[in-house]
Amino acid sequence: MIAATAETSPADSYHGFLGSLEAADEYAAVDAALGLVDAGVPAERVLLELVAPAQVEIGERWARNEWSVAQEHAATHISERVVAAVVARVNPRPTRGRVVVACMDGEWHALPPRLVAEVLRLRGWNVTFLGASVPAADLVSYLHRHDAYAVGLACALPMRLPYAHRVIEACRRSDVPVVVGGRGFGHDGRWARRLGVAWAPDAPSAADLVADERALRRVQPADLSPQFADGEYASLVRRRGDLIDGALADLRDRVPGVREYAPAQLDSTVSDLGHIVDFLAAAVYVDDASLFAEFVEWLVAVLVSRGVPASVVGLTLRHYAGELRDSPRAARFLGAAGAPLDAGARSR
Ligand code: B12
Repeated sequence: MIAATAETSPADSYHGFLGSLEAADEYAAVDAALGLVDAGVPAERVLLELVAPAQVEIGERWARNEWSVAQEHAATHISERVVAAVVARVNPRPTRGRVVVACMDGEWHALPPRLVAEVLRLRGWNVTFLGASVPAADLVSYLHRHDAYAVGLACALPMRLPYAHRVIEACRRSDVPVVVGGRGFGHDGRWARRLGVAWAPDAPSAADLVADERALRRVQPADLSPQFADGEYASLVRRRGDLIDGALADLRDRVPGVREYAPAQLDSTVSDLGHIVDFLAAAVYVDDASLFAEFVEWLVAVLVSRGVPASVVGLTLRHYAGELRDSPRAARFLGAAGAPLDAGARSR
């Protein structure tokens, strides 16, 4: 094997690779990645130092409204081709037990756990990758039928945490150790700790954890009881539809132009109003105001880059807070996340 040199590091190929994704040139992207593998760069590094950071950059460009959804989809498709080509070039054969890697129901970010799955494969595990949105019952019966040694569960969006918790518990009942990951658990894994489940920040740590059976099976108890006792989460879920309808009516009354929205604008407004309720419910579930505050900060940046003023988000947060006066935790989280927006509006 040829030793990798400074010129053949993923960092040097990164800008060219990103350019290939931008130009939707899948041949150039695959060639760049295979060139590194052929020059002796370990496949794992090509996946994690070339493909992964490019995907993060794609996300930033979409969030800043510089790239359309179509450009993101094209680039992600090419990244998937690159991952497949790199692993096929190395063609690892399993020498260790079976690890199943899956996205939970409603989770469509399959590429991040795919990277984890391929790193496990490169390290000798017999990996079955189930891909996006796997229903909990199907996942559990699959684990049973295929005698899984461990399961990796991915969650990219914090709003899916309550559901993640149910899936984690279902896997545990079948006595299969669970390791979770993805940005949905927080950059430091704090919401995985709340749910009492083993978490890995990245693919190499996930592989180390899976290889350490004692660490994998060590289960911390979940730290969730107070927020269940008051039923706030359940009440938010029950009222979701009415809350969204009320917030849309409020926007129609108070924001000029919303009545004239085209169907597509209305769809994305309803989807944003729903995300606000879902992130709020997840924050209540794990009892952490920062989950909701981080989401609101992100939502404001995304909307402002698309010409929607931050004050509109402020209006909706106040509307929800009024409707949720009887839910102290939710009202507190709404107030804390809305305060910087109100302060911003006052200073203008
Ligand atoms: C591609 C993409 C999509 C594609 C996914 C296609 C696919 N095949 O994966 C599609 C179009 C489906 C999509 C949809 C959406 N997306 Co999207 N998406 C992305 C994007 C650009 C890249 C994902 C990726 O490949 N990341 C690369 C890897 C390397 O990410 P990573 O998390 O760092 O992974 C490492 C670790 O987290 C860990 N890890 C990850 N998974 C796992 C699993 C296990 C078991 C373990 C142990 C470890 C582990 O190891 C990895 C490697 O070291 C991200 C941007 C981003 N920063 O990730 C947005 C992003 C995640 N999406 C976002 C959003 C908002 C959405 C939508 C809600 C958009 C919408 N309005 O519809 C929907 C939600 C869909 C759903 N319900 O799941 C936001 C989330 C923001 C937030 N506040 O939470 C992001 C961050 C974009 C942004 N910058 O704003 N998306």
